Amino acid sequence: MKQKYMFVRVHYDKRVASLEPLGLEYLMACVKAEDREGFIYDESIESPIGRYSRLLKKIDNNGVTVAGFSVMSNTAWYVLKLIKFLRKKRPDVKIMVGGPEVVINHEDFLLDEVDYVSYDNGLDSFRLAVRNDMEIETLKKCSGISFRDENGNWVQNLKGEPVSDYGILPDRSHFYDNRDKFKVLAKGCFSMMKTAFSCPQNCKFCISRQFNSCAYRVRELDDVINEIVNLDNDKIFIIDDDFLVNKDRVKEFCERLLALGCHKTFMIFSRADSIVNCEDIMPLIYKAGIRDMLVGLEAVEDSTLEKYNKNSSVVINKNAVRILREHNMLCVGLFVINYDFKHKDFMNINKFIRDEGLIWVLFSILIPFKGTSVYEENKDRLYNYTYRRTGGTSVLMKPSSMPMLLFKLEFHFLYYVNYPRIYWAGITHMFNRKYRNNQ
Ligand code: B12
Ligand code: SF4
Repeated sequence: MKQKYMFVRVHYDKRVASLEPLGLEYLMACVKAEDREGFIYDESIESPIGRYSRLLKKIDNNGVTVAGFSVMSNTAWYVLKLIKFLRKKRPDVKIMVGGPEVVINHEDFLLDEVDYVSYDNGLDSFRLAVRNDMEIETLKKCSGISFRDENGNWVQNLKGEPVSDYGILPDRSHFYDNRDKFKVLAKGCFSMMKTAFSCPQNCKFCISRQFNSCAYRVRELDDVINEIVNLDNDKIFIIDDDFLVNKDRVKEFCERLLALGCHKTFMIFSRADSIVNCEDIMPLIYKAGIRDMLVGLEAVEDSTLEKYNKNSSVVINKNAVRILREHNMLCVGLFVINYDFKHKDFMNINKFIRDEGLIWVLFSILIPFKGTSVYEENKDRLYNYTYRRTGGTSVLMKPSSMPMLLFKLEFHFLYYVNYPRIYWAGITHMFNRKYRNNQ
């Protein structure tokens, strides 16, 4: 029987950014390429009222036979609730889970109400499974998938080799149909793109680097440039963990875009040391439209950066911020609040932001994600660790140097002090005025 697919992205906190579900758009591209039917149900852009009944309606109205859920650590609690409900109400619908949390900890999802668990590198085995409508004989040959055999016992297939491309482009019709619903705070509507997998660094708290079996791989520039040129949006968020890793690749990327007369605006993630390493090509980077960099500054003291194995320093961070300022590029500073912070550490972050003139900033209380060495090292210190509390705003270990309440207040204080500036930047359209590539 030809299966009909529904891929679900559950609701999340969209105050900072509402972005297209790129992972699910890749899955949809596979489904269409295999001549099967499916659609994305993006709860995040629907009304919060009647979520459970809407899910059932979508399934019934579209004859869905396989419902696939994308799971992040902080949304897993809700996805698990939703699939329990679905299993009870529609026992015949097969349930599949995938996404970042599943890729890292797939064993946690071998549950009664789940039929398929997907955690492979790349999409080849997913495509094979779709092509053969999830038949057990095919699933036995699919890497990175767990499923139940004829006797109902879980079979866990190993992940396949790391990949350097998905071999298919995302199907962006969901984005194009709903583009007015996707926006980044004070910046506008961005499309997302992936040009690389994993990260060559080894920060202790990081999940992203563990994707693709920790193997850093890049896509061919020809494919990347083609995707950019054909993308119907002039603002693009390249979600690679550090787009500036390889200076020669960045140079070629910029030169080729310029040669094609492509004038889009790019937001990227970059490490501070990569920015410093690329200082001499910053004018080229600017010209090509990369105007906005999210930089994991993390801390304002070397001792904390060392603890994270960040392989960087405060001097490098300051240099990176200066370089971006001197080249009229936006630096979004990402900071991590550590559990050994004292009052002065919170104040030092504020001082750093003021001294460096940063407008856009993001703060996250350190999340000891299951699957990282920070989690392993602090297992006995964890405090009320549940999926729901892994969104970056909850205290997950007892602060060692100040009372919990004060610690939380200091964290919220950072937002109260710094966010009015960002909202003001939005009201005055600062991003488009100052950073958009208008060439
Ligand atoms: C874009 C993004 C966001 C966006 C959109 C989030 C959203 N809910 O959609 C914004 C900016 C809003 C955001 C916010 C946050 N994010 Co975020 N985000 C990312 C980022 C940079 C890219 C994700 C992406 O699109 N990847 C590309 C696509 C192609 O990959 P993918 O989505 O993983 O999908 C692939 C597979 O997983 C699989 N797949 C996915 N879903 C499904 C479903 C099925 C059925 C199947 C079969 C397969 C499958 O197929 C795809 C192709 O292989 C990642 C980092 C990264 N390197 O991935 C972090 C990341 C996903 N975010 C993360 C976190 C923690 C957060 C925050 C809590 C912030 C924080 N403090 O770090 C918030 C929470 C938001 C929320 N409540 O959901 C973590 C998740 C860790 C985890 N264990 O789950 C990541 C990995 C970054 C990190 N900190 O390490 N994020
Ligand atoms: S540089 Fe960023 S993506 Fe790479 S390992 Fe460190 S935190 Fe993770």
